[in-house]
Amino acid sequence: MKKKLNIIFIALCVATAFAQAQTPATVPYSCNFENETENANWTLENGTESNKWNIGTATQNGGSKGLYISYDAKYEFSREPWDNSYVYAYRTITFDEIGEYVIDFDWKAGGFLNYNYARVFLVPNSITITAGMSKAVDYGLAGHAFFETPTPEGWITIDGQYHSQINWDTKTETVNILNKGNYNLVLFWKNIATSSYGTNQPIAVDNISIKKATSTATENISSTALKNAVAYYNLIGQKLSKEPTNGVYIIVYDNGTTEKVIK
Ligand SMILES: [Ca+2]
Repeated sequence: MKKKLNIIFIALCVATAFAQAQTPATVPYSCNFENETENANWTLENGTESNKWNIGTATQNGGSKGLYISYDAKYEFSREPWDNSYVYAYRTITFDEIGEYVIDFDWKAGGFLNYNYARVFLVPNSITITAGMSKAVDYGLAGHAFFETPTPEGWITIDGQYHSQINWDTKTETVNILNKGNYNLVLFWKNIATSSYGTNQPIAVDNISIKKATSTATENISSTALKNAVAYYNLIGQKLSKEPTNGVYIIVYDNGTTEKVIK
């Protein structure tokens, strides 16, 4: 019995070692993929999928390197459209205060609406992310049609689908962190084998930055917006049983976005 327990213990240690491979980054965070030490902290969860995340020199928006999808080990900025691929790249970030943060990054992508595209999330570090995992961010959730893109519980979505933007653009989004702790900034690429829709250009990302937002709040929130509210929180991240009658609080909407309001 003792031997068996030792084996289990060793297995747990190995699993833990892999899970803690990254050194969490702190905010403010910036990454232009030019620093090899920082690059090594990114997890490229490619599994055996053919279209893979890669940090390399095939494309970038400054310096010599960027983060992008490439087919197999060719390290070119292109994809194989006839393969299924559901792959993730992520970096663990420590958010040591609740509140609003501004995330921005440069991106360009081919692909096609609903078929071949990227999504971007902040995901609590406690959730395991595995290559090939698609249902949570793609289809298969009860009540959702094939092409809808529901956001799994606990995942914070950073806008919608990323595709059909051939030239470099900059995305800026504000997110509200309701529970402090470690989150993974997750980039997801989806490739469906049944469609060659869109160009063979996949997605590339460069110049990521995360910083604390200058605090802002909405006054006189509209009744239309409140119809889509699914939860309310106070400013220290505690869930409230109902909407407050006055004060400053945070609304969570059914599409996963949040808004701080003054009433
Ligand atoms: Ca770069």
